Amino acid sequence: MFKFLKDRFSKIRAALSKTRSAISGRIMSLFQKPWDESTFDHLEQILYEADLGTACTEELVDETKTFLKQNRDASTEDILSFLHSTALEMLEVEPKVKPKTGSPQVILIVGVNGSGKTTSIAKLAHILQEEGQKVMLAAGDTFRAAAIDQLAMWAERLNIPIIKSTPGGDPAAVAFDAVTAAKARGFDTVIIDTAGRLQNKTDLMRELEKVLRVIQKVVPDAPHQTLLVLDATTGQNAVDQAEVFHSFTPLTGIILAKLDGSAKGGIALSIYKKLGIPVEWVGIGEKIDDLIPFDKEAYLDALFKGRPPN
Ligand SMILES: Nc1nc2c(ncn2[C@@H]2O[C@H](COP(=O)(O)OP(=O)(O)OP(=O)(O)O)[C@@H](O)[C@H]2O)c(=O)[nH]1
Ligand SMILES: [Mg+2]
Repeated sequence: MFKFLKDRFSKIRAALSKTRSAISGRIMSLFQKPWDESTFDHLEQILYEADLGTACTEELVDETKTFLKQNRDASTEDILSFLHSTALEMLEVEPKVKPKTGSPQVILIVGVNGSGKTTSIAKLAHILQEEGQKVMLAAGDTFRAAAIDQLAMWAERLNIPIIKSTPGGDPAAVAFDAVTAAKARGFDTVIIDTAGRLQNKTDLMRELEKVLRVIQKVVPDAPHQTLLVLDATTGQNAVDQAEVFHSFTPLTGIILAKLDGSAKGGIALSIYKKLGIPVEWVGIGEKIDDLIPFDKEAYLDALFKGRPPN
């Protein structure tokens, strides 16, 4: 799948360049001096500042301490490689909610205001289109006329049909119409945009539950994927966002947008460890082809493998 994205490895490295200097660059200099107890306090600080969260940070620091006590002559490369394999084990736990397949496949996109939902939908639609799928969009953010126009502009540019209402319309009705149309017209995938909502606004979160109920009248096992779009620059609040959204609309995955602007790429590890929700896609810019599948190895290489070879 996604064979045309051959250069994703170098793209994720480039997007994580800020994180790389914040994590592996600093860890390398830290262990170039002989280590003592204070070295581990510094290691903890580096990992925490890169948004790995308390649980991941503590586990990595404790494991590194044990590793170094048993391997006193370990080189800096050995330490980074140890961190790399320990973090990889953390990412290899089975995700809690698995995506399903369906016809049409229904993908619901949720997230707080401005996280990157609409842009990510356009990018994802483009990828699926390149894969030969017939894609339809649903403008389920009915709060603002500008939000409908924004998605409609992308739909026109990509030559993809869009179902929309007038501003102020019922988002569940738009989602219902889109799923019905996609089913009747034999579309492969329908992607539903939703209005940005803060996770502490319960009435708005309940509105998402209504969207779920309504689309299930047309396609009972929908949505097949529910993706939360997180802004990678948000910090640990992203974990709270994921937790609350997950309780209203079980999430199959995360789109981590704006990774290009972040020095804190560790959040992917933090969320996986705490909630078992995998990052599926990574946004690395504002252009249509700036969405790449998340690749664990490439991600951990960027975090824990020091500087690029060239
Ligand atoms: N640098 C960068 N910018 C991004 C990325 N994804 C989205 N953006 C920008 O972030 C801003 C918000 O993106 P939208 O897609 O409108 O976000 P949204 O979640 O739909 O926003 P609301 O509908 O207002 O809640 C826009 O200026 C996008 O161009 C990314 O991966 N990298
Ligand atoms: Mg939007």
